[in-house]
Amino acid sequence: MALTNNKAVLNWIDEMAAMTQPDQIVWIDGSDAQIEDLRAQACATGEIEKLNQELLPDCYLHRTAVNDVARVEDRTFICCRKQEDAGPTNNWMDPQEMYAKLKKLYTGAMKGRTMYVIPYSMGVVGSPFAKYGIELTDSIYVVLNMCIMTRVGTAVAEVIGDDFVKGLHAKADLDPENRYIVHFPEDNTIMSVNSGYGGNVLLGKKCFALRIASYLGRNQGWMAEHMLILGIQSPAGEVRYLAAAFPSACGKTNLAMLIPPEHYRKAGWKVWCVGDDIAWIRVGEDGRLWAMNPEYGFFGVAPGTNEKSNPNALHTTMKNTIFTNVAHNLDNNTVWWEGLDKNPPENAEEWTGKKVNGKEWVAEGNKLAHPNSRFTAPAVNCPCLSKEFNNPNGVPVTAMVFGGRRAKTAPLVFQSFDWNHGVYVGSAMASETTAAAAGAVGVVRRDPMAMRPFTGYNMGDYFGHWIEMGEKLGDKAPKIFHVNWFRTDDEGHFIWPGFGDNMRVLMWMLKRCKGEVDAVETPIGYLPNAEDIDITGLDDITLDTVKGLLSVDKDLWLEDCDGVEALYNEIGERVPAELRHQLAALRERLSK
Ligand code: OXD
Ligand code: MN
Repeated sequence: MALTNNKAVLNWIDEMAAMTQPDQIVWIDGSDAQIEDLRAQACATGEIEKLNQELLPDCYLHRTAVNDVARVEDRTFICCRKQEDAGPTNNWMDPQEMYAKLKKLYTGAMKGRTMYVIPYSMGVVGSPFAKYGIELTDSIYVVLNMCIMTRVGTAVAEVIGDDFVKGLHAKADLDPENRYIVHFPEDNTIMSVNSGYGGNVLLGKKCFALRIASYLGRNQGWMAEHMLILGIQSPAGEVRYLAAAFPSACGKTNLAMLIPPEHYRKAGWKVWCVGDDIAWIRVGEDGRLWAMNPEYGFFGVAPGTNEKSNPNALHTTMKNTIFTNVAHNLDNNTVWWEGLDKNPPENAEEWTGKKVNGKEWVAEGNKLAHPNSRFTAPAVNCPCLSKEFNNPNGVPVTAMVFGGRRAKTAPLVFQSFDWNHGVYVGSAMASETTAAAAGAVGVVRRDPMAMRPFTGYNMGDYFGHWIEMGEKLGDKAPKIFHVNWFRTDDEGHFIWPGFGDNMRVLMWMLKRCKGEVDAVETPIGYLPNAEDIDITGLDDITLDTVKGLLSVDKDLWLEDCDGVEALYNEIGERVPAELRHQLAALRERLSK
Protein backbone atom coordinates (compact mmCIF):
# COMPACT_ATOMS: atom_id res chain seq x y z
CA MET A 1 0.00 0.00 0.00
CA ALA A 2 1.27 3.48 -0.88
CA LEU A 3 2.49 5.40 2.17
CA THR A 4 1.55 8.80 0.73
CA ASN A 5 -1.23 10.46 -1.24
CA ASN A 6 1.17 12.96 -2.79
CA LYS A 7 0.18 13.03 -6.47
CA ALA A 8 3.65 14.05 -7.72
CA VAL A 9 5.12 11.03 -5.97
CA LEU A 10 2.43 8.59 -7.09
CA ASN A 11 2.43 9.77 -10.72
CA TRP A 12 6.18 9.43 -10.97
CA ILE A 13 6.10 5.92 -9.47
CA ASP A 14 3.35 4.93 -11.96
CA GLU A 15 5.45 6.25 -14.82
CA MET A 16 8.59 4.41 -13.70
CA ALA A 17 6.62 1.20 -13.10
CA ALA A 18 5.05 1.43 -16.57
CA MET A 19 8.57 1.58 -18.01
CA THR A 20 10.33 -1.03 -15.85
CA GLN A 21 7.27 -3.36 -15.57
CA PRO A 22 7.83 -4.98 -12.17
CA ASP A 23 5.55 -7.83 -11.06
CA GLN A 24 4.74 -5.99 -7.85
CA ILE A 25 5.46 -2.78 -5.99
CA VAL A 26 6.34 -2.81 -2.28
CA TRP A 27 6.64 0.32 -0.15
CA ILE A 28 9.35 0.30 2.47
CA ASP A 29 7.94 1.43 5.82
CA GLY A 30 11.25 0.98 7.64
CA SER A 31 9.76 -1.30 10.32
CA ASP A 32 11.87 -4.00 11.98
CA ALA A 33 9.37 -6.63 10.85
CA GLN A 34 9.65 -5.63 7.21
CA ILE A 35 13.45 -5.50 7.36
CA GLU A 36 13.54 -8.96 8.94
CA ASP A 37 11.24 -10.30 6.26
CA LEU A 38 13.41 -8.84 3.48
CA ARG A 39 16.55 -10.26 5.05
CA ALA A 40 14.94 -13.70 5.08
CA GLN A 41 13.95 -13.39 1.42
CA ALA A 42 17.44 -12.27 0.42
CA CYS A 43 19.00 -15.15 2.39
CA ALA A 44 16.70 -17.60 0.61
CA THR A 45 17.93 -16.46 -2.79
CA GLY A 46 21.60 -16.23 -1.72
CA GLU A 47 21.68 -12.44 -2.23
CA ILE A 48 23.00 -12.16 1.33
CA GLU A 49 24.29 -14.71 3.85
CA LYS A 50 23.52 -14.61 7.55
CA LEU A 51 26.69 -14.44 9.64
CA ASN A 52 27.36 -15.88 13.11
CA GLN A 53 24.54 -14.33 15.14
CA GLU A 54 26.32 -14.69 18.46
CA LEU A 55 29.50 -12.94 17.33
CA LEU A 56 27.91 -10.62 14.77
CA PRO A 57 24.22 -10.19 15.60
CA ASP A 58 22.05 -9.14 12.66
CA CYS A 59 25.08 -9.03 10.36
CA TYR A 60 25.09 -10.26 6.77
CA LEU A 61 27.52 -10.84 3.93
CA HIS A 62 26.92 -9.81 0.33
CA ARG A 63 29.02 -10.27 -2.78
CA THR A 64 28.71 -8.08 -5.82
CA ALA A 65 29.45 -9.26 -9.33
CA VAL A 66 33.23 -9.34 -9.82
CA ASN A 67 33.07 -6.61 -12.46
CA ASP A 68 31.02 -4.36 -10.21
CA VAL A 69 33.12 -3.44 -7.18
CA ALA A 70 33.57 0.33 -7.19
CA ARG A 71 32.16 3.65 -8.27
CA VAL A 72 32.47 4.10 -12.01
CA GLU A 73 33.52 7.68 -12.68
CA ASP A 74 33.77 7.15 -16.43
CA ARG A 75 30.12 6.06 -16.50
CA THR A 76 28.86 8.81 -14.19
CA PHE A 77 27.11 11.71 -15.94
CA ILE A 78 25.77 15.13 -15.14
CA CYS A 79 23.04 15.84 -17.67
CA CYS A 80 22.01 19.48 -17.62
CA ARG A 81 20.79 21.41 -20.65
CA LYS A 82 24.06 23.24 -21.32
CA GLN A 83 27.28 21.26 -21.37
CA GLU A 84 29.27 24.15 -19.93
CA ASP A 85 27.09 24.02 -16.80
CA ALA A 86 28.44 20.52 -16.12
CA GLY A 87 31.95 21.65 -16.96
CA PRO A 88 34.98 19.71 -18.15
CA THR A 89 35.43 17.68 -14.97
CA ASN A 90 32.07 15.92 -15.50
CA ASN A 91 30.85 13.58 -18.24
CA TRP A 92 27.88 15.16 -19.95
CA MET A 93 25.17 14.23 -22.39
CA ASP A 94 22.11 16.15 -23.50
CA PRO A 95 19.29 15.26 -21.04
CA GLN A 96 16.78 14.25 -23.72
CA GLU A 97 19.33 12.06 -25.45
CA MET A 98 20.26 10.45 -22.15
CA TYR A 99 16.62 9.89 -21.11
CA ALA A 100 16.02 8.17 -24.44
CA LYS A 101 19.12 6.00 -24.06
CA LEU A 102 18.19 5.03 -20.51
CA LYS A 103 14.59 4.33 -21.42
CA LYS A 104 15.77 1.47 -23.61
CA LEU A 105 17.80 0.00 -20.76
CA TYR A 106 15.01 0.33 -18.20
CA THR A 107 12.15 -0.89 -20.34
CA GLY A 108 11.02 -4.22 -18.90
CA ALA A 109 14.12 -4.33 -16.65
CA MET A 110 12.02 -5.29 -13.60
CA LYS A 111 9.90 -7.97 -15.28
CA GLY A 112 9.54 -10.88 -12.88
CA ARG A 113 10.95 -8.74 -10.09
CA THR A 114 9.68 -6.51 -7.28
CA MET A 115 10.03 -2.75 -7.32
CA TYR A 116 10.72 -1.44 -3.82
CA VAL A 117 9.74 2.15 -3.04
CA ILE A 118 12.06 3.66 -0.43
CA PRO A 119 11.04 7.05 0.99
CA TYR A 120 14.17 8.41 2.68
CA SER A 121 15.45 11.52 4.33
CA MET A 122 18.91 13.02 4.18
CA GLY A 123 19.09 14.64 7.60
CA VAL A 124 16.77 14.52 10.60
CA VAL A 125 13.17 14.12 9.41
CA GLY A 126 11.36 17.44 9.76
CA SER A 127 14.51 19.51 10.30
CA PRO A 128 14.99 22.65 8.18
CA PHE A 129 18.24 21.07 6.92
CA ALA A 130 16.62 17.81 5.74
CA LYS A 131 15.86 16.91 2.13
CA TYR A 132 13.78 13.99 1.02
CA GLY A 133 14.08 11.45 -1.75
CA ILE A 134 12.45 8.33 -3.07
CA GLU A 135 14.55 5.53 -4.43
CA LEU A 136 12.91 2.89 -6.57
CA THR A 137 15.01 -0.27 -6.78
CA ASP A 138 14.69 -3.94 -7.64
CA SER A 139 17.41 -4.95 -5.17
CA ILE A 140 16.76 -6.04 -1.59
CA TYR A 141 20.46 -5.40 -0.89
CA VAL A 142 19.88 -1.75 -1.81
CA VAL A 143 16.80 -1.56 0.42
CA LEU A 144 18.67 -3.02 3.40
CA ASN A 145 21.64 -0.70 2.86
CA MET A 146 19.43 2.37 2.45
CA CYS A 147 17.72 1.48 5.74
CA ILE A 148 21.14 1.72 7.43
CA MET A 149 22.55 4.70 5.52
CA THR A 150 19.48 6.96 5.60
CA ARG A 151 16.36 7.58 7.65
CA VAL A 152 13.73 5.52 5.87
CA GLY A 153 10.02 4.83 5.98
CA THR A 154 6.58 6.02 7.04
CA ALA A 155 7.72 9.16 8.87
CA VAL A 156 9.46 10.37 5.71
CA ALA A 157 6.52 9.50 3.44
CA GLU A 158 4.30 11.62 5.66
CA VAL A 159 6.33 14.79 5.18
CA ILE A 160 7.52 14.37 1.62
CA GLY A 161 6.53 17.24 -0.68
CA ASP A 162 6.61 17.82 -4.44
CA ASP A 163 10.29 18.72 -4.56
CA PHE A 164 11.61 15.29 -3.59
CA VAL A 165 14.65 13.81 -5.36
CA LYS A 166 13.62 11.03 -7.71
CA GLY A 167 15.94 8.03 -7.88
CA LEU A 168 15.49 5.00 -10.08
CA HIS A 169 17.79 2.01 -9.78
CA ALA A 170 17.54 -1.23 -11.74
CA LYS A 171 20.16 -3.96 -11.60
CA ALA A 172 19.15 -5.06 -15.11
CA ASP A 173 21.80 -7.61 -16.19
CA LEU A 174 24.79 -5.83 -14.55
CA ASP A 175 26.28 -5.25 -17.98
CA PRO A 176 29.33 -2.98 -17.47
CA GLU A 177 29.05 -1.69 -21.04
CA ASN A 178 25.60 -0.38 -20.27
CA ARG A 179 26.25 0.76 -16.72
CA TYR A 180 25.13 4.36 -16.16
CA ILE A 181 24.99 6.54 -13.08
CA VAL A 182 23.20 9.63 -14.30
CA HIS A 183 22.20 12.85 -12.62
CA PHE A 184 19.72 15.35 -13.99
CA PRO A 185 20.25 18.21 -11.51
CA GLU A 186 17.69 20.43 -13.24
CA ASP A 187 15.05 17.70 -12.77
CA ASN A 188 16.02 16.54 -9.26
CA THR A 189 16.50 13.10 -10.78
CA ILE A 190 19.03 10.28 -10.52
CA MET A 191 19.02 7.15 -12.67
CA SER A 192 21.33 4.19 -12.06
CA VAL A 193 21.32 1.02 -14.10
CA ASN A 194 23.37 -2.17 -14.50
CA SER A 195 25.22 -1.94 -11.18
CA GLY A 196 24.73 -3.37 -7.72
CA TYR A 197 27.73 -1.73 -6.02
CA GLY A 198 26.97 0.62 -3.10
CA GLY A 199 28.46 3.87 -4.36
CA ASN A 200 26.54 3.49 -7.63
CA VAL A 201 23.22 2.35 -6.22
CA LEU A 202 22.71 3.79 -2.73
CA LEU A 203 21.39 6.92 -4.36
CA GLY A 204 21.14 8.95 -1.15
CA LYS A 205 24.90 9.07 -0.75
CA LYS A 206 27.20 10.38 -3.49
CA CYS A 207 24.43 10.90 -6.06
CA PHE A 208 21.99 12.89 -3.91
CA ALA A 209 23.93 14.14 -0.88
CA LEU A 210 26.86 15.37 -2.99
CA ARG A 211 26.11 15.72 -6.70
CA ILE A 212 22.48 16.83 -6.61
CA ALA A 213 22.88 18.59 -3.26
CA SER A 214 25.94 20.56 -4.39
CA TYR A 215 23.82 21.88 -7.27
CA LEU A 216 20.90 22.69 -4.94
CA GLY A 217 23.29 24.25 -2.45
CA ARG A 218 24.70 26.61 -5.01
CA ASN A 219 21.24 27.74 -6.08
CA GLN A 220 19.98 28.02 -2.51
CA GLY A 221 23.07 29.45 -0.81
CA TRP A 222 24.42 26.47 1.14
CA MET A 223 27.11 23.85 0.63
CA ALA A 224 27.26 20.08 0.21
CA GLU A 225 30.79 18.93 0.89
CA HIS A 226 32.80 15.70 0.94
CA MET A 227 33.73 16.31 4.57
CA LEU A 228 33.82 14.51 7.86
CA ILE A 229 32.64 16.39 10.93
CA LEU A 230 34.15 15.84 14.36
CA GLY A 231 33.88 17.52 17.73
CA ILE A 232 36.73 17.99 20.21
CA GLN A 233 35.59 18.30 23.80
CA SER A 234 37.82 20.05 26.32
CA PRO A 235 38.09 18.87 29.93
CA ALA A 236 35.77 21.78 30.80
CA GLY A 237 33.11 20.28 28.51
CA GLU A 238 33.29 22.81 25.68
CA VAL A 239 33.02 21.17 22.23
CA ARG A 240 34.45 22.70 19.04
CA TYR A 241 33.70 21.24 15.64
CA LEU A 242 35.90 20.76 12.60
CA ALA A 243 34.87 19.78 9.08
CA ALA A 244 37.54 18.15 6.94
CA ALA A 245 37.83 17.09 3.31
CA PHE A 246 40.27 14.44 2.10
CA PRO A 247 40.43 12.49 -1.14
CA SER A 248 39.75 8.75 -0.99
CA ALA A 249 42.31 6.61 0.85
CA CYS A 250 43.47 9.42 3.14
CA GLY A 251 41.84 8.11 6.34
CA LYS A 252 38.66 10.18 6.64
CA THR A 253 36.78 7.60 8.68
CA ASN A 254 39.84 7.11 10.91
CA LEU A 255 40.14 10.83 11.62
CA ALA A 256 36.40 11.17 12.24
CA MET A 257 36.56 8.46 14.93
CA LEU A 258 40.00 9.08 16.35
CA ILE A 259 40.96 8.12 19.87
CA PRO A 260 43.01 10.88 21.55
CA PRO A 261 46.56 10.13 22.72
CA GLU A 262 46.71 8.89 26.29
CA HIS A 263 47.73 12.14 27.99
CA TYR A 264 44.79 13.97 26.41
CA ARG A 265 42.40 11.22 27.51
CA LYS A 266 43.76 11.35 31.03
CA ALA A 267 43.31 15.11 31.09
CA GLY A 268 39.65 14.68 30.03
CA TRP A 269 39.75 15.48 26.31
CA LYS A 270 37.25 13.63 24.11
CA VAL A 271 36.58 13.38 20.39
CA TRP A 272 33.09 12.87 18.97
CA CYS A 273 32.15 11.79 15.47
CA VAL A 274 29.29 13.63 13.77
CA GLY A 275 29.98 12.26 10.28
CA ASP A 276 32.68 10.50 8.29
CA ASP A 277 31.95 11.41 4.66
CA ILE A 278 29.45 14.15 3.88
CA ALA A 279 28.59 17.51 5.41
CA TRP A 280 25.75 19.83 4.50
CA ILE A 281 26.73 23.28 5.63
CA ARG A 282 24.75 26.54 5.95
CA VAL A 283 25.00 29.94 7.47
CA GLY A 284 23.06 29.84 10.74
CA GLU A 285 21.03 32.59 12.38
CA ASP A 286 24.14 33.63 14.30
CA GLY A 287 25.98 34.24 11.00
CA ARG A 288 28.35 31.30 11.52
CA LEU A 289 28.62 28.12 9.48
CA TRP A 290 26.62 25.15 10.76
CA ALA A 291 27.19 21.62 9.50
CA MET A 292 25.18 18.43 9.66
CA ASN A 293 25.75 14.90 8.47
CA PRO A 294 22.84 13.99 6.17
CA GLU A 295 23.58 10.27 6.48
CA TYR A 296 22.48 7.75 9.11
CA GLY A 297 25.27 5.18 8.82
CA PHE A 298 28.79 4.56 7.60
CA PHE A 299 29.70 2.95 4.29
CA GLY A 300 33.33 2.39 5.17
CA VAL A 301 36.26 0.64 3.55
CA ALA A 302 36.93 -2.56 5.52
CA PRO A 303 40.61 -3.35 4.71
CA GLY A 304 42.96 -1.71 7.17
CA THR A 305 40.28 -1.35 9.85
CA ASN A 306 41.46 -2.99 13.06
CA GLU A 307 41.62 -2.66 16.85
CA LYS A 308 44.58 -0.30 16.55
CA SER A 309 43.82 1.79 13.46
CA ASN A 310 40.17 2.43 14.26
CA PRO A 311 38.64 0.52 17.18
CA ASN A 312 35.53 2.73 17.05
CA ALA A 313 34.83 1.74 13.43
CA LEU A 314 35.50 -1.91 14.17
CA HIS A 315 33.05 -1.88 17.08
CA THR A 316 30.52 -0.06 14.95
CA THR A 317 30.46 -3.04 12.58
CA MET A 318 29.74 -5.68 15.23
CA LYS A 319 25.97 -5.64 14.86
CA ASN A 320 23.31 -4.75 12.28
CA THR A 321 25.96 -4.49 9.60
CA ILE A 322 26.14 -5.57 5.98
CA PHE A 323 29.59 -6.58 4.77
CA THR A 324 30.23 -6.43 1.04
CA ASN A 325 33.05 -8.26 -0.77
CA VAL A 326 35.01 -9.17 2.37
CA ALA A 327 36.34 -12.71 2.94
CA HIS A 328 34.12 -15.25 4.68
CA ASN A 329 35.72 -17.20 7.53
CA LEU A 330 33.98 -20.57 7.35
CA ASP A 331 35.34 -21.83 10.69
CA ASN A 332 33.15 -19.46 12.67
CA ASN A 333 30.97 -17.87 9.97
CA THR A 334 32.46 -14.41 10.43
CA VAL A 335 34.31 -12.04 8.14
CA TRP A 336 37.93 -11.14 7.49
CA TRP A 337 39.84 -8.55 5.51
CA GLU A 338 43.46 -7.57 5.00
CA GLY A 339 44.65 -5.58 7.97
CA LEU A 340 42.04 -6.93 10.40
CA ASP A 341 44.73 -9.12 11.98
CA LYS A 342 47.70 -11.13 10.83
CA ASN A 343 45.84 -14.43 10.57
CA PRO A 344 44.00 -14.84 7.29
CA PRO A 345 41.60 -17.76 7.70
CA GLU A 346 42.45 -20.85 5.66
CA ASN A 347 39.02 -22.40 5.83
CA ALA A 348 37.42 -19.50 4.04
CA GLU A 349 35.94 -18.04 0.90
CA GLU A 350 37.62 -15.22 -0.96
CA TRP A 351 35.54 -12.12 -1.62
CA THR A 352 34.55 -13.63 -4.95
CA GLY A 353 33.03 -16.62 -3.15
CA LYS A 354 35.75 -19.00 -4.27
CA LYS A 355 36.84 -21.46 -1.57
CA VAL A 356 40.35 -20.73 -0.28
CA ASN A 357 42.79 -23.43 -1.19
CA GLY A 358 45.61 -23.35 1.39
CA LYS A 359 47.52 -20.13 0.86
CA GLU A 360 46.76 -19.90 -2.83
CA TRP A 361 44.39 -17.02 -3.35
CA VAL A 362 43.28 -16.42 -6.84
CA ALA A 363 41.53 -13.09 -6.58
CA GLU A 364 43.31 -10.21 -8.23
CA GLY A 365 46.20 -8.82 -6.21
CA ASN A 366 46.25 -11.94 -4.03
CA LYS A 367 43.81 -10.40 -1.59
CA LEU A 368 41.20 -12.36 0.33
CA ALA A 369 38.96 -9.33 0.68
CA HIS A 370 38.49 -6.89 -2.17
CA PRO A 371 40.56 -3.72 -1.52
CA ASN A 372 37.31 -1.75 -1.80
CA SER A 373 35.28 -4.16 0.36
CA ARG A 374 32.91 -2.33 2.64
CA PHE A 375 30.87 -2.34 5.80
CA THR A 376 27.49 -0.65 5.96
CA ALA A 377 26.95 0.06 9.65
CA PRO A 378 24.44 2.18 11.59
CA ALA A 379 25.87 5.39 13.04
CA VAL A 380 24.16 4.65 16.39
CA ASN A 381 26.57 1.73 16.85
CA CYS A 382 29.55 4.07 16.94
CA PRO A 383 30.97 4.33 20.47
CA CYS A 384 32.11 7.91 19.87
CA LEU A 385 28.99 9.17 18.06
CA SER A 386 28.34 12.80 18.95
CA LYS A 387 25.23 13.51 21.00
CA GLU A 388 24.56 16.24 18.44
CA PHE A 389 24.27 13.65 15.66
CA ASN A 390 20.48 14.03 15.62
CA ASN A 391 20.45 17.75 16.34
CA PRO A 392 18.26 19.22 13.57
CA ASN A 393 20.40 22.35 13.49
CA GLY A 394 23.71 20.56 13.11
CA VAL A 395 26.85 21.89 14.82
CA PRO A 396 28.77 25.18 14.48
CA VAL A 397 32.01 24.90 12.53
CA THR A 398 35.13 26.40 14.08
CA ALA A 399 37.64 25.23 11.47
CA MET A 400 37.70 23.68 8.04
CA VAL A 401 40.50 21.37 7.00
CA PHE A 402 41.74 20.26 3.62
CA GLY A 403 44.24 17.48 3.20
CA GLY A 404 46.00 15.27 0.74
CA ARG A 405 48.60 12.56 0.48
CA ARG A 406 51.88 14.28 -0.39
CA ALA A 407 55.23 12.58 0.16
CA LYS A 408 57.24 15.80 0.12
CA THR A 409 55.35 18.95 -0.88
CA ALA A 410 52.85 19.82 1.84
CA PRO A 411 53.94 20.36 5.43
CA LEU A 412 52.22 18.62 8.35
CA VAL A 413 49.90 21.61 8.76
CA PHE A 414 49.48 25.22 7.76
CA GLN A 415 46.76 27.81 8.08
CA SER A 416 45.49 29.90 5.20
CA PHE A 417 45.82 33.69 5.46
CA ASP A 418 42.07 34.16 5.14
CA TRP A 419 38.93 32.60 3.63
CA ASN A 420 39.76 33.27 -0.04
CA HIS A 421 43.28 31.99 0.36
CA GLY A 422 41.71 28.94 2.06
CA VAL A 423 39.46 28.45 -0.98
CA TYR A 424 42.60 28.53 -3.12
CA VAL A 425 44.20 25.92 -0.84
CA GLY A 426 41.11 23.70 -1.18
CA SER A 427 41.04 24.13 -4.94
CA ALA A 428 44.71 23.08 -5.09
CA MET A 429 44.13 19.88 -3.12
CA ALA A 430 45.93 16.88 -4.50
CA SER A 431 46.98 13.36 -3.65
CA GLU A 432 49.78 11.18 -4.91
CA THR A 433 48.94 7.67 -6.03
CA THR A 434 50.41 4.93 -3.84
CA ALA A 435 52.00 1.60 -4.60
CA ALA A 436 48.81 -0.03 -3.33
CA ALA A 437 46.95 1.04 -6.44
CA ALA A 438 47.61 -0.06 -9.99
CA GLY A 439 49.48 2.42 -12.19
CA ALA A 440 52.40 4.76 -11.68
CA VAL A 441 53.40 5.66 -8.14
CA GLY A 442 53.64 9.29 -7.06
CA VAL A 443 51.41 10.67 -9.79
CA VAL A 444 49.59 13.73 -8.54
CA ARG A 445 45.83 13.67 -8.98
CA ARG A 446 44.26 17.06 -8.41
CA ASP A 447 41.07 16.68 -6.43
CA PRO A 448 39.73 20.12 -5.47
CA MET A 449 38.05 20.01 -2.05
CA ALA A 450 37.95 16.17 -2.59
CA MET A 451 34.92 16.98 -4.77
CA ARG A 452 36.27 16.25 -8.25
CA PRO A 453 33.99 13.21 -8.77
CA PHE A 454 31.11 14.66 -6.76
CA THR A 455 30.39 18.22 -7.93
CA GLY A 456 27.08 18.23 -9.80
CA TYR A 457 27.93 21.34 -11.81
CA ASN A 458 30.84 23.31 -13.28
CA MET A 459 33.87 23.19 -10.97
CA GLY A 460 34.69 26.83 -11.75
CA ASP A 461 31.22 27.86 -10.55
CA TYR A 462 31.73 25.64 -7.51
CA PHE A 463 34.88 27.61 -6.62
CA GLY A 464 32.89 30.79 -7.16
CA HIS A 465 30.24 29.52 -4.73
CA TRP A 466 32.90 29.02 -2.06
CA ILE A 467 34.08 32.61 -2.56
CA GLU A 468 30.49 33.86 -2.26
CA MET A 469 29.93 31.92 0.95
CA GLY A 470 32.98 33.69 2.38
CA GLU A 471 31.46 37.05 1.45
CA LYS A 472 28.31 36.12 3.39
CA LEU A 473 30.29 34.98 6.40
CA GLY A 474 32.64 37.96 6.67
CA ASP A 475 34.57 37.81 9.92
CA LYS A 476 32.42 34.88 11.15
CA ALA A 477 34.08 32.58 8.59
CA PRO A 478 35.81 29.56 10.09
CA LYS A 479 39.59 29.39 9.80
CA ILE A 480 40.85 27.14 7.00
CA PHE A 481 43.80 24.76 7.41
CA HIS A 482 45.65 22.23 5.28
CA VAL A 483 47.19 19.03 6.63
CA ASN A 484 49.37 16.25 5.29
CA TRP A 485 49.79 13.13 7.43
CA PHE A 486 51.79 11.40 4.71
CA ARG A 487 55.26 12.99 4.52
CA THR A 488 57.86 10.26 3.99
CA ASP A 489 61.55 9.91 4.77
CA ASP A 490 64.23 8.95 2.26
CA GLU A 491 63.28 5.28 2.58
CA GLY A 492 59.65 6.08 1.87
CA HIS A 493 58.43 5.50 5.47
CA PHE A 494 55.77 7.76 6.93
CA ILE A 495 57.34 10.17 9.40
CA TRP A 496 54.25 11.27 11.30
CA PRO A 497 52.51 8.50 13.31
CA GLY A 498 49.02 9.53 12.16
CA PHE A 499 45.77 8.00 13.50
CA GLY A 500 45.00 9.22 17.07
CA ASP A 501 48.15 11.33 17.10
CA ASN A 502 46.61 13.56 14.44
CA MET A 503 44.74 15.08 17.37
CA ARG A 504 47.97 16.90 18.25
CA VAL A 505 47.69 18.82 15.00
CA LEU A 506 43.97 19.49 15.49
CA MET A 507 44.82 20.93 18.90
CA TRP A 508 47.17 23.46 17.29
CA MET A 509 44.35 24.48 14.96
CA LEU A 510 41.94 24.99 17.84
CA LYS A 511 44.51 27.13 19.64
CA ARG A 512 44.93 29.20 16.47
CA CYS A 513 41.16 29.65 16.28
CA LYS A 514 41.10 30.88 19.85
CA GLY A 515 44.12 33.14 19.28
CA GLU A 516 46.11 31.22 21.88
CA VAL A 517 49.21 30.49 19.83
CA ASP A 518 51.45 32.38 17.42
CA ALA A 519 52.46 31.18 13.98
CA VAL A 520 55.13 31.94 11.40
CA GLU A 521 54.04 33.82 8.31
CA THR A 522 55.48 32.05 5.24
CA PRO A 523 54.77 32.29 1.51
CA ILE A 524 52.27 29.38 1.70
CA GLY A 525 50.42 30.43 4.85
CA TYR A 526 50.86 30.44 8.61
CA LEU A 527 53.02 27.58 9.83
CA PRO A 528 53.32 26.46 13.45
CA ASN A 529 56.44 27.07 15.45
CA ALA A 530 57.71 23.50 15.82
CA GLU A 531 57.57 23.72 19.64
CA ASP A 532 53.83 24.34 19.43
CA ILE A 533 53.07 20.88 18.03
CA ASP A 534 52.64 18.74 21.10
CA ILE A 535 54.88 15.65 20.92
CA THR A 536 54.49 14.53 24.54
CA GLY A 537 54.82 10.76 24.75
CA LEU A 538 55.90 10.28 21.13
CA ASP A 539 59.12 8.27 21.32
CA ASP A 540 60.18 8.56 17.70
CA ILE A 541 59.40 12.21 17.12
CA THR A 542 61.78 14.97 18.23
CA LEU A 543 61.58 18.71 17.80
CA ASP A 544 63.84 18.29 14.78
CA THR A 545 61.47 15.75 13.25
CA VAL A 546 58.66 18.27 13.59
CA LYS A 547 60.83 20.95 12.02
CA GLY A 548 61.39 18.58 9.09
CA LEU A 549 57.67 17.90 8.82
CA LEU A 550 57.02 21.62 8.70
CA SER A 551 59.68 22.40 6.10
CA VAL A 552 58.60 23.86 2.79
CA ASP A 553 60.58 23.33 -0.41
CA LYS A 554 59.93 26.39 -2.56
CA ASP A 555 60.89 24.65 -5.80
CA LEU A 556 58.39 21.86 -5.15
CA TRP A 557 55.76 24.48 -4.37
CA LEU A 558 56.46 26.38 -7.56
CA GLU A 559 56.10 23.10 -9.47
CA ASP A 560 52.84 22.52 -7.67
CA CYS A 561 51.64 25.96 -8.78
CA ASP A 562 52.10 24.73 -12.37
CA GLY A 563 49.84 21.79 -11.53
CA VAL A 564 47.19 24.13 -10.13
CA GLU A 565 47.45 26.34 -13.21
CA ALA A 566 46.95 23.30 -15.43
CA LEU A 567 43.83 22.41 -13.42
CA TYR A 568 42.48 25.95 -13.72
CA ASN A 569 43.17 25.91 -17.47
CA GLU A 570 41.34 22.60 -17.76
CA ILE A 571 38.34 24.03 -15.92
CA GLY A 572 38.54 27.16 -18.02
CA GLU A 573 37.03 30.59 -17.88
CA ARG A 574 34.64 29.98 -15.01
CA VAL A 575 37.51 29.74 -12.52
CA PRO A 576 36.99 32.91 -10.44
CA ALA A 577 39.49 35.70 -11.07
CA GLU A 578 40.08 35.73 -7.32
CA LEU A 579 41.62 32.23 -7.48
CA ARG A 580 43.86 33.12 -10.41
CA HIS A 581 44.90 36.12 -8.36
CA GLN A 582 45.62 33.89 -5.35
CA LEU A 583 47.76 31.63 -7.54
CA ALA A 584 49.73 34.57 -8.92
CA ALA A 585 50.24 35.99 -5.44
CA LEU A 586 51.48 32.64 -4.14
CA ARG A 587 53.95 32.35 -7.00
CA GLU A 588 55.20 35.82 -6.28
CA ARG A 589 55.66 35.12 -2.58
CA LEU A 590 57.51 31.88 -3.38
CA SER A 591 59.78 33.55 -5.91
CA LYS A 592 60.92 36.36 -3.64
C1 OXD B 1 33.38 6.86 -0.59
C2 OXD B 1 34.22 7.52 -1.60
O1 OXD B 1 32.98 5.71 -0.77
O2 OXD B 1 34.57 8.68 -1.39
O3 OXD B 1 33.08 7.50 0.42
O4 OXD B 1 34.54 6.91 -2.63
MN1 MN C 1 33.59 9.58 0.31
